[in-house]
Amino acid sequence: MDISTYLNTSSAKIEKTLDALVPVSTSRHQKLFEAARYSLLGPGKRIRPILVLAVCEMTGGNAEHALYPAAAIEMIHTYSLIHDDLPCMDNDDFRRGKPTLHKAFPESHALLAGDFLLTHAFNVLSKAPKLSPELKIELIDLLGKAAGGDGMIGGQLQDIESGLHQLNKTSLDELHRAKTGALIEASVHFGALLGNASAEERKILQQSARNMGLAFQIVDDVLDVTENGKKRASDQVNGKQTYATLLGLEKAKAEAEQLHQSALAELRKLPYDTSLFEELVSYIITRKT
Ligand code: GRG
Repeated sequence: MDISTYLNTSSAKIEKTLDALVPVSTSRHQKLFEAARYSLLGPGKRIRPILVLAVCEMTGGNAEHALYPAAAIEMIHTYSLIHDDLPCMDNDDFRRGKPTLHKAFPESHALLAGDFLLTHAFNVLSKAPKLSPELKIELIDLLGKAAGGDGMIGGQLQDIESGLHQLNKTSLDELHRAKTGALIEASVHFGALLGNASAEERKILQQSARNMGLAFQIVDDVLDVTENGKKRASDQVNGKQTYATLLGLEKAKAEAEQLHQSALAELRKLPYDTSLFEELVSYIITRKT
């Protein structure tokens, strides 16, 4: 299967699962569900849940059993975008090609829709079909850590505070390994656990994901300057350091490419065909949006 067919079929399965897990019709609180669906089912790239499915399959697991865990990760990611866009954070107007949730719905609904998706993600993990209770607890623990105070939320706070002082490269890496990298690493880790990968394979995949996560953020910073028409002008208003401002565009691109190659080199240590997954990693890092 070529990579674009793989991306399309995986996205379709994930979106079907998300649609079923956040239904409108059965809820008493229709407005809340509508708000959550507005963001969750918007045109995201589904990078994190696709990573879950791809690693699960590559390591010998059944991707159908990975759909709930993949959906849970996308819910956490979507909640983080909703909250990140709020007036008290980045105060952004557009997301996933349409007005941000707090522009389309009352701000209170946007805040609560984010809270709902965050909470619901753990509920979804707890009821994932076909997984043992032990595995579910491991996934819940892993996602709680990745999205929590020492992961994404901690990274977000560091990012907000970074507007107050200049960061060096080491501190910027640390911030983004938490804010953006932790959820990408968790996605790969999820896939490896669902595929029952060995400890040695998990170590290799984790190292690859670590490089991928940072490369993803550097590319995001570069794209904000080169492709997105400075859509995140809020970063400049807030005086936030980005890889583009710290390193300059060319050095930032070179750094992302170096991390990209390191991520691929790690994968080639695995004892099976990693070519489709390598293409997925390259798509994630060399994307244009
Ligand atoms: C508010 C708790 C809280 C956390 C926010 C990850 C994050 C922390 C905020 C998102 C802000 C941002 C744009 C970070 C840069 C990297 C990133 C996560 C980009 C968006 O991810 P994509 O490109 O988006 O995968 P889609 O829409 O395709 O899913």
